[in-house]
Amino acid sequence: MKFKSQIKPYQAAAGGWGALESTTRFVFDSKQALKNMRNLLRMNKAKGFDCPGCAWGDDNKSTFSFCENGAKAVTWEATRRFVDAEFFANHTVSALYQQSNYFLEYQGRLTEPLRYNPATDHYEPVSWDDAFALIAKHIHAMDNPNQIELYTSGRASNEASWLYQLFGRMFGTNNFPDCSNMCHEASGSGLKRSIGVGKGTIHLNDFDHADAIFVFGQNPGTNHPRMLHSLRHAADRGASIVTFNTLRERGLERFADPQKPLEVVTSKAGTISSTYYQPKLGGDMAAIRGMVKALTETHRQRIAAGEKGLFDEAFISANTEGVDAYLAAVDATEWSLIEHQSGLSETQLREAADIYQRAERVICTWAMGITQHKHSVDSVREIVNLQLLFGQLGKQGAGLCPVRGHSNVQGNRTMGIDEKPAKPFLDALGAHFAFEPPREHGHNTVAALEAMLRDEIKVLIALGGNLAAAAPDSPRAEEALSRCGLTVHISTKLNRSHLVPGHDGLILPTLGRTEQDMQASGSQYVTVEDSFSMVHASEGVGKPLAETQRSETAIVAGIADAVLGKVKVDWLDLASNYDKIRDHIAATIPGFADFNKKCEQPGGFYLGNAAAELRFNTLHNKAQFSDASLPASLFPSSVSDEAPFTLQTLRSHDQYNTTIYGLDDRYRGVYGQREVLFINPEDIDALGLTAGQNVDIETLWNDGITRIVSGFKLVPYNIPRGNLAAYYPETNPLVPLSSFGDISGTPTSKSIPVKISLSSEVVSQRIA
Ligand SMILES: Nc1nc2c(c(=O)[nH]1)N[C@H]1C(S)=C(S)[C@@H](COP(=O)(O)OP(=O)(O)OC[C@H]3O[C@@H](n4cnc5c(=O)[nH]c(N)nc54)[C@H](O)[C@@H]3O)O[C@H]1N2
Ligand SMILES: Nc1nc2c(c(=O)[nH]1)N[C@H]1C(S)=C(S)[C@@H](COP(=O)(O)OP(=O)(O)OC[C@H]3O[C@@H](n4cnc5c(=O)[nH]c(N)nc54)[C@H](O)[C@@H]3O)O[C@H]1N2
Ligand SMILES: [Mo]
Repeated sequence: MKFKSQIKPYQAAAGGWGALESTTRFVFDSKQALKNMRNLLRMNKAKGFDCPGCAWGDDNKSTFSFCENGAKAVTWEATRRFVDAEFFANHTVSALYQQSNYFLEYQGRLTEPLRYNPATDHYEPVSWDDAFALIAKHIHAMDNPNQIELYTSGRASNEASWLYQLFGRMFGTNNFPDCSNMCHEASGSGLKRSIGVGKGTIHLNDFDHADAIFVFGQNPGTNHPRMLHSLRHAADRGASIVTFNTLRERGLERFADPQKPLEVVTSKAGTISSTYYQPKLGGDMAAIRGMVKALTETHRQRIAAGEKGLFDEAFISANTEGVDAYLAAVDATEWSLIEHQSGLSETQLREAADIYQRAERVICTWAMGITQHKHSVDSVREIVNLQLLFGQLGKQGAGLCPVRGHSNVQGNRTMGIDEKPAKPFLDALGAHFAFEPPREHGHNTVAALEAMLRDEIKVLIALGGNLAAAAPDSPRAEEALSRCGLTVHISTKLNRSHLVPGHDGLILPTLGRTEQDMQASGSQYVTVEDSFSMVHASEGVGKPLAETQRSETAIVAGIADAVLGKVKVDWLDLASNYDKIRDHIAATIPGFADFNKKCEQPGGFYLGNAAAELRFNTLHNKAQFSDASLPASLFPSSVSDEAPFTLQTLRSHDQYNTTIYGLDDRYRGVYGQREVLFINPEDIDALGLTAGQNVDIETLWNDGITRIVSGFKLVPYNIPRGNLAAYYPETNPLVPLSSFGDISGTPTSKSIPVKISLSSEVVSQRIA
């Protein structure tokens, strides 16, 4: 495949003709055009399937209820291209390993179970029964249940993930590393500590009532395009949209609604952000601290003048604890440190504070720009501190909104995919099935990889995802997988992780969410939970490509049956009718009573959120202010403090995590290439380099390992000096496995200490 590469700044609004054109091109390029269109039109409706694109909620207002990137996700899954035994007979695993991630997935859907043959270096067909028997053989040979890792990626349905965790716990382990460990873990940990529940507190329609929306570290134009509708409607009503983003992101500047053709034709794009701040990487906690410092000053001045203070004193005293310690920490933080760490001036932060305090109802949203740093839990808690001071919880149009990534990642956690399960959950599970679940905490993703590198892990099962490519420190992540006794990947498409098998290796081909799922009792639906705690049914409509593909739920049941038999649970019977699984979920997870019945509600049902009702499942049942100081350093290694640059790794417009749909990043003006490095033009000059030159990027870390990627083209960009940005997963070799967030354990993918130098050789551009 040939791609023309160029850099050409994008001038139009996000979401306009560009979006529609690109969507239709994607849809009509495919041989399945009609089927795809039908699929798209059913997406996110009462009947039909949930969009596998992202975890944003459905407003049920639009006729065209999909976005460009949702269309790509569906089309990518619905392809009629496939890889079969012949393909694998023609390609060794070593040869496939040399191919790009784009090439691997582009080959199409996996259709039959495959087993790696180390003697020939080929994957070869294996029957489902033999595959399950092989898994059981490896598992039965283990010395203890913690020699298995059960990884989950956030597309897995509630039914499949609940069954999966039951299997793991009955077997005796809490080793449930998941994609969330690399994603919103800090949001869950921070929110749980502050307000007692690790989820967002708002409903989608709160966006219709907010006076101000603060968007931290998030690129919705690409990653949550339907969020732009909510922001745009709010902006049109006159609400302030205040963005904190290190980069100028087009989707946060202007948005033309593709569902309003006139707007698109006349280019009457709406402004999204009324104010746009560009903090330095990792500088948001300092920025918020600065806002609170300014607000505290005004609050005290007003009180001294005998007026009503700014803060919501009634809310604070009724619902919270720790405000004095927090304000003391604020007093102790100097403006000089705040300005230095945030990269924003006192004047800018006073202005942001002023917008905040003038709004009656405020929503704060955030994503990876907040959660993938060393001090992410403290940053999340600083957002909560600000909201608590003003009583922005428990009322319409206000609250906290971590915008989740994968379409069912929040549901996976609700179902118990958690290496640190709560006691009441384990108690309920144990009582319902009359067994003693393991109580010891299991491994998160980083701990799982470390255990594999120490040869402690015999079996890895991955329910979706692409662990080897999504994880930090690629060479070590790949080695970790290859050291396992057996790797089992339950996947829709070929990916990097399949090419680093353990001593034994299986690929199990699964149905996607868009496809019909037929079991003994008939066609099945599954359920998912969005970022707003709405649970709803999702029923595939497409005809599966091959009879040899199985649903995730059926595969998990097959593994559990082979390993544990029917002693306590008849796994295969549960998988024959998912209603039976939902009855067990209803009996073991709060909020799911009458689950099967509730699934009939169009639009789904709300799980509830205690904190949103001002009930706090925390110490003394009060929301807790956090009084953390600003971090002394953004890096856990002193070597790194000398680094001239901090690099963030992010997503282009044409990718879904490690799935690369195409090589363009339209809104950032990048076409036909992915190995680019966004950099401030003044930094290019200061280095004596010129735009377009190729550089090497090297991590500065303390373990003696050289981490370097080569041949990245310098692209001048509106980004603070000293900060850089490049795409994930190409830059994952630069993220040290030992660099992760405090408490969260999340790899610090948004603050990598690096230096850059001119590439010594002309490196051929490898496509992602
Ligand atoms: N099309 C598409 N949709 C997706 C995904 C996808 O890959 N493709 N991935 C899904 C998943 S799993 C997730 S988690 C989400 C990810 O959604 P996002 O969090 O939007 O993803 P990123 O591309 O990592 O973008 C991070 C954004 O934060 C900014 N940023 C980075 N560091 C900082 C910082 O320190 N401070 C501030 N203020 N800003 C910062 C970056 O400039 C960038 O705009 O999207 C989900 N939806
Ligand atoms: N450097 C850096 N690293 C990061 C990030 C970053 O910003 N920077 N982001 C992190 C984040 S937020 C996340 S969530 C992780 C993502 O980590 P993962 O969730 O592990 O990765 P994905 O790329 O989403 O997984 C793609 C694969 O999932 C399989 N798949 C797709 N659909 C289905 C399905 O319906 N069922 C099953 N069983 N399999 C399916 C396909 O085989 C596909 O190849 O990456 C993390 N890694
Ligand atoms: Mo994510």
